[in-house]
Amino acid sequence: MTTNRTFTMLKPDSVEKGNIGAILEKINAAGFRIVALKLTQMTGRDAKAFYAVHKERPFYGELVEYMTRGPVVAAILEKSNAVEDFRALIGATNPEEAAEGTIRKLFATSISENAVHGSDSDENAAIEGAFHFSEREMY
Ligand code: FUP
Repeated sequence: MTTNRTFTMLKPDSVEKGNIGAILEKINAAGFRIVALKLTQMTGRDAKAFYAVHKERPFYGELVEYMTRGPVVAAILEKSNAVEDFRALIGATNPEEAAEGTIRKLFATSISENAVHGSDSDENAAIEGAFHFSEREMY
């Protein structure tokens, strides 16, 4: 089942650099509706759980440290084909490989500090959205 929803986080580097407004502008311009939105800081436990799929990878410790060093902007976004279209909008994981005009090309500094998260499936979008928002915070 496709829900037409995806989940994103504007990661700590985006918040630190003052890029929240510019990135939300790109998201709006690409036709996504904001269903839920908040500034929130993940605990170590949150980040470890969120990225559990990467726990055997060499960058896991650094990833958890980075994602917890300051607040993120968490959001649920709605649009037809949301998961795929949002991943196209943010570009490749490594900003050096990201297409021109993508959010990571414009705002990310490196593969490890890559500005934004985007869910990779409808199933994960639902899990990740529920991780950050209760039903009554979704509009
Ligand atoms: P993406 O789906 O594009 O966010 O990428 P992944 O799920 O593969 O990776 C999640 C996060 O792990 C990335 F956003 C940054 C970090 N990462 C690294 O730091 N180094 C890598 O080689 C790959 C990922």
